[in-house]
Amino acid sequence: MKIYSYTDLSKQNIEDLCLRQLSDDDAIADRVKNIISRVKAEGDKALFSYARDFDKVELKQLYIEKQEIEEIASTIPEDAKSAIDTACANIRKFHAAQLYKEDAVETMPGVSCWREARAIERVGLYIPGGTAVLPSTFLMLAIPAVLAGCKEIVVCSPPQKDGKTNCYLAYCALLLGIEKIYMAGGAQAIAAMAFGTETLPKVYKIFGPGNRYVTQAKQLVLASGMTAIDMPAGPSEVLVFADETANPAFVASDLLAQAEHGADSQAILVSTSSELIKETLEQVEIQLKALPREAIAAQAIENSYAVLVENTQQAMDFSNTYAPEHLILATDTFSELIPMISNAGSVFLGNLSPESAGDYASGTNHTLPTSGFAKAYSGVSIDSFIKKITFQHISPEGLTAIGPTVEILAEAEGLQAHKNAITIRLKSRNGY
Ligand code: HSO
Ligand code: ZN
Repeated sequence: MKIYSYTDLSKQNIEDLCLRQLSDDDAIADRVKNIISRVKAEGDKALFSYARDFDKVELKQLYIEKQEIEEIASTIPEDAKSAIDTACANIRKFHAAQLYKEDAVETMPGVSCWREARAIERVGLYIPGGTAVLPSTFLMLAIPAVLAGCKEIVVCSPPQKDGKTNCYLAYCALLLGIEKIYMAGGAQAIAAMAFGTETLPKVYKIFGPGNRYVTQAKQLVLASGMTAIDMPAGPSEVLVFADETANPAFVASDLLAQAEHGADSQAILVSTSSELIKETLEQVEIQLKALPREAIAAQAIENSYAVLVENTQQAMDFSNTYAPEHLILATDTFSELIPMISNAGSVFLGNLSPESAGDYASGTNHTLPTSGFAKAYSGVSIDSFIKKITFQHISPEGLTAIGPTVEILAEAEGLQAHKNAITIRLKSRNGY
């Protein structure tokens, strides 16, 4: 892990350090385009064939249903079951508070305007499978979808070797009232949700993380105008700001929790203390050796770096330029830093709030903007599953009040029919 000194860095150096390489591999794009066209043309047949080729499984049917979900779920270990129950309750509680009704606004006497939320009727959730089992992602996506009131929630996850899903995902489905899980993974699952097949319904918006194929497929179906997506996705990342009040072993554990996600993950350390940086990097080496995913984490650490800053202003300037998916403020004086944050996906305050808590169970969503998109995007929430429709009602009094304004503006724009739509009503009222 390289160490930079903030004061030695030019503006360009800082921008270069903050740049994340977005996957633009032409070979991947071509393969994904082929997969999408085949799913579009052949539907279910293509999904069976890709399950054979990529997942090495001969599927009898493309989904598992309630009874089977219940059977698989019943094999979950008791401690995992109650951990999922607790996480689910917290995530539900946090997201339920995001459901609210807006008041109507009387912009002029008799002119009343308001917004009402409506759920996106059909949504698709992609839950990665394979080596990494991600029941937490199932909870993070399905809980807000259910709370928002989405009528059709299509869940896709790659099949295991037995053509089924694991007990953790099955238990989440049971808990959330999801009665079907489609056994489709990768780009083919995204294509199926975007275009629909004989058995898998087409959806209006696709959510969920995935590998480079999944990410590429989401971008392509979005560009084709077929469906919306939650957000552009890149490798996961964390930026930890730590000062002398931080514990180097804690900080190292946070950097490694991020690093074990993937070789392309980034774990950035920013500190006002060179001693803290030194001790943290020593701790990273020690803790890394004990990790089952050491090889992956070691590569991610290799791609990461530390920045020594002179003060908290420099630290927060750097963090805002980087716009991290996760920002950990490992300091006792985090309160002073909160107003200085302008770009971050999710923030963890103090020395006892690790990212892992938010990844699994505290209640906040872990589907967050990566690759600097935190400058313009929010993480997944209830808002991601609803649209807001505006309404207005104009009374006779309101028409008199607003009419002349609209007539003059329509005239100025040379749009006579617009003006007439007001004039005709004003005249008819006068004629009563
Ligand atoms: N840190 C990941 C979420 C996750 N971590 C799932 C563990 N499981 C992206 O926010
Ligand atoms: Zn994580």
